[in-house]
Amino acid sequence: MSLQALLFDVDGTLADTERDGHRVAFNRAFAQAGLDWDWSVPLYGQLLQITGGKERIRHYLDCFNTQFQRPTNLEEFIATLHKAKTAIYVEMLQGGAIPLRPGVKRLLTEARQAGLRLAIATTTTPDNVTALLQSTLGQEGISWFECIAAGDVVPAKKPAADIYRYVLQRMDLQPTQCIAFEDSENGAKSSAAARIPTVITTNEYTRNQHFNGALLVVDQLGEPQQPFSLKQGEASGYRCVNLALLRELQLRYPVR
Ligand code: XBP
Ligand code: MG
Repeated sequence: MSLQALLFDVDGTLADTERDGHRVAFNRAFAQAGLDWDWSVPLYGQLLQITGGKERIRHYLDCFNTQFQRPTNLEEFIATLHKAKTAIYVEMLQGGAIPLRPGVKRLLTEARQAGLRLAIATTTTPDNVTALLQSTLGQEGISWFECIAAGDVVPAKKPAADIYRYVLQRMDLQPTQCIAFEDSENGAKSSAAARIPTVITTNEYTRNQHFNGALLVVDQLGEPQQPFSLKQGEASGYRCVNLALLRELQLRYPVR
């Protein structure tokens, strides 16, 4: 089956948003709400096991801050806190706080020129995706993506397959017509559960995670002058992830 579409995760894949973006926005929202919670860089690494900001706050209270006097309506409390965090995060992105990772714009541009279809499959809030795409690709960046599947649009977030299945259904695609791009174990589990061949670009938080079954694991998509370093798989001598390499990888992928 020929390659028709590239499906991208956002956080950690399109951009390194977690440590200096989401984490900082969570902490600012906590301070604004008069809470003394502080999510340090290592603690946030542990909290990343749980995808979704609202789910992450609840997990923090369940496992790391059990002393906290919970309000009667915890769900509403978390939702309000999370809304404030989203506003802060969006403002950070609009100020240009986070660039795209190396090779992302190059690959998106090459895919568009070749007529491939593009989509987003992420657990983050839709407003965050819009802000990132506009601040990095310009006003028309959103229109590059035929489908932007984000946040609570599906009942179960990654590692569940729901968000990828949603994209496949909306775009009327078979899993083997696509390649997904992920950075984390949770993301890779999600795309694998939807049977989509996946390329992994690791980052500081995910470089020691396990990616059995991935097409390729590299530290970044890379640029001609800034090649990736290969961590798992066979890159046939390519030094950055481009369509020629992706087509080769796809041919090697065993149909399951
Ligand atoms: C991303 C996430 C998100 C962000 C926060 O995971 O887990 O929760 O950290 O976003 P993935 P929200 O890259 O696997 O999609 O606060 O908007 O939920
Ligand atoms: Mg991710």
